[in-house]
Amino acid sequence: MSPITDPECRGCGTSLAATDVFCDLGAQPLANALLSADQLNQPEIHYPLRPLVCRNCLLVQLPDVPKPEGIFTDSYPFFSGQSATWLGHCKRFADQAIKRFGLGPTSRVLDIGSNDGSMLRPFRGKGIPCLGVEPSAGVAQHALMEGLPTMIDWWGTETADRLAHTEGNPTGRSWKADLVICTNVLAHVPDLKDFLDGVRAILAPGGVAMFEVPYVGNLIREVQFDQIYAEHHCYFSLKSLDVALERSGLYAFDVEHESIHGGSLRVYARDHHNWSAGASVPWMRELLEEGDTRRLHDLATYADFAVEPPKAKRRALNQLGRYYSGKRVVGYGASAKAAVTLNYFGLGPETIEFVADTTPVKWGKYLPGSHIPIKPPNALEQAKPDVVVLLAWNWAAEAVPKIQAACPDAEIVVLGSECPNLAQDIFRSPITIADLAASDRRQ
Ligand code: JHZ
Repeated sequence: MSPITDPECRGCGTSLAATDVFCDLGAQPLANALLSADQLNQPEIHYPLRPLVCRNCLLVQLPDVPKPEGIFTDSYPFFSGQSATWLGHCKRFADQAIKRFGLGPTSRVLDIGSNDGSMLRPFRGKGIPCLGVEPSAGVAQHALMEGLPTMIDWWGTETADRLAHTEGNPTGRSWKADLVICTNVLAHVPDLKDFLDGVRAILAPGGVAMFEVPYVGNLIREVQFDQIYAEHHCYFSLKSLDVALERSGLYAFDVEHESIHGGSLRVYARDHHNWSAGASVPWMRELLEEGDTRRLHDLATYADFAVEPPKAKRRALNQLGRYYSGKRVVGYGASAKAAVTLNYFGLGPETIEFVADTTPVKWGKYLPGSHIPIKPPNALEQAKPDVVVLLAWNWAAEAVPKIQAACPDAEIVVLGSECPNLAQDIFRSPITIADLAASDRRQ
């Protein structure tokens, strides 16, 4: 797996300046490249986590990324359906989209990056024909086993073309979509232009595309440095996403802020040919100019971020040393974000004995770099830890009751991102977990 060097902005094509550094988390192995015991003594390829920001469209991005074939392998271990919060999010979106866009039994829904089929299920449940496209065969098999139609493939103009034409098309019919869904997929795409050109090409006349992306506004404000890993090539604002969409002839007509995954933007777009004059453009433009988004139009906002991850690291290590040394500490949630945090903080099994996780394929494996073992949740009951580090902080409302049930006497803390919506600074004093759960539930 050799890195591809792309000196041009993925969103607008402008040359990137090597000096426009967003932050530097050092070099880390792929966050989802979990290791088996016999791989622990083998070398791990490390990729620089040093995103740059484009001076033109302000898209934050990693310039050198591994080939996607090396990331989304057959054993890719992330199953989105592990979170009940996510499943609820998918159901709410499906109900809303069916109503808003008048979808019915003759409509077609395409979910790109469909993972284990969590987003397809609620559409199928309402009798709406749907299709997933997912390159990771292992997760896609779960959808297929449930009878959720899924193509194991990469998305781009070539796949769109195959789908739109009968030849070589697994459905055996020409296929165009009334709704294209792309949740948490754009960040993973090395060739954004080709991907978005493919989305535009597959839209039926009047069709709508929905893009949900982790929001760089939340990343900056809450120092969510753990969202940065080689799998995520881009970190979007509304402006940078809008520029990338326009470049492919897609026009955004609505935007919402969603609390999911630490804060996401949900943007709706149409092919420019189907643009009805006067729709929501002025409103979108206003939103692009106002409040929080205005800050994101200033290059200095991005340059200033670089000092924040080292501060978070100092606070977290101080917190571990002062409050928790000599205690039995374990982790919860062997997420990609967990891998980034543990590697950036330089923590291993000497500090965090193991990480408990609900995903069966992760059990018995080790986190990349830190080599901390991953165990099933019942390991918490057996270990009776003093402290549980909540690494899946984005699922606090759902995860905390499970941890409390397994080890009621343990203190639950967060070492990862800063969440200013909490009542107190979680890095300086032990977290009031009720606050975290409440803030998560409110969103
Ligand atoms: P979670 C993944 O990131 C990878 P990750 C990917 N790159 C991406 O973009 C985002 O998702 C969207 C477990 N868990 O969802 C399941 C529990 O153990 O934050 C997961 O292993 N108990 C595609 O990996 C992990 O925690 C629970 O109660 O950072 C959470 O990973 C719950 C709810 C989850 O995504």
